[in-house]
Amino acid sequence: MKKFDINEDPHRRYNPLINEWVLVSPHRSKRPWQGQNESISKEELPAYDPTCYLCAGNVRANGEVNPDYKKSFVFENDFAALKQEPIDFQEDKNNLFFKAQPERGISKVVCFSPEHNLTLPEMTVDAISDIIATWQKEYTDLGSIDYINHVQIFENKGSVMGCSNPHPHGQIWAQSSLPTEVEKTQANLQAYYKKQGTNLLQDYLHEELKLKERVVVENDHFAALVPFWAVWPFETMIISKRHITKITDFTTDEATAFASILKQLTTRYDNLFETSFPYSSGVHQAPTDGEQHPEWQFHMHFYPPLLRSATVKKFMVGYEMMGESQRDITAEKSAQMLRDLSDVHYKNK
Ligand code: H2U
Repeated sequence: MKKFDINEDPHRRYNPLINEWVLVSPHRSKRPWQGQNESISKEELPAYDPTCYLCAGNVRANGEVNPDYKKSFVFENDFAALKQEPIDFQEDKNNLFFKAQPERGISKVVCFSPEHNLTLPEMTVDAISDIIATWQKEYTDLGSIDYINHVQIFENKGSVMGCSNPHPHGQIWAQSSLPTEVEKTQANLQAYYKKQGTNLLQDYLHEELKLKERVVVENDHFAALVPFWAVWPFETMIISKRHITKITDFTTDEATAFASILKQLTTRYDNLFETSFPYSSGVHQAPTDGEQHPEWQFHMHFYPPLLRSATVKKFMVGYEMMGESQRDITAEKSAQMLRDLSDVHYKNK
């Protein structure tokens, strides 16, 4: 019988963070593509767009005027997904099929820079550090509101990801419940902590740093890697080396190192297909429920949809919807491709 070769044979990999499997089909990565191609805009954006609702000094959809901001700028989303007002509600515990519960929260938009055409990889480490300081402040301020138990910091980049505006920005949704992905992750982190007495992501990172085959880039305080169980072709995670449960635990050096690795990783992403690389990214960290959370380890996920060029996107359809996630190119191959790229942005070469 043929001996299992992880680089050639179809196999499943386990994701201990969410207790799910992904089907990997390495032999399939050379299949021809005759499907949809995304249109990539080659249009050079201006540094200021008078029609952009996020540019400094411009009027937003609700009539408010943005200040003449110079670094990052935060405002409450004018079309917020969550509302702050408390709602009177009695749960009907006997209702098996029509469960619903009110959800309170606050949604904010974080403009990363007043410059309309500047994305993370093209910003200075100083400018990215300012965004990190903003995330820290929001995590503290929102997290200290008594009914807010979770603060989700995220970025949706590129029209392929449904982002409505190229102006560099992210969002923060803070709410009373743990959202599903976080709840699943927390349950698995807690179970591991209880069983092993150690932190799952610290132990995992320790092993990855010994092997190095999935590490894309690292510095003294963080490593960016393609997780063994990655689903998206060029999915990565940035994990803190020290046991840090939340963004406000960073030392000054760690904050700078995080800004630096964000720049290095996103630069490699842009260099991969010489395009402004689309992705959804988000920080996963301890909830703000007032409890100690030693099971958490600060990390950031990047889920980019592009597969083999600037225009070919991976679709999560068919088997993925009905069965489980599937990928062709292995995590090791993706990591090697990203690792072999330059830290210098292609536009500056
Ligand atoms: P996305 O393109 O990633 O969806 O982010 C834009 C957000 O900005 C979106 O959530 C908000 C939208 O509700 N927005 C405002 O709050 N005010 C505006 O004037 C336009 C857009």
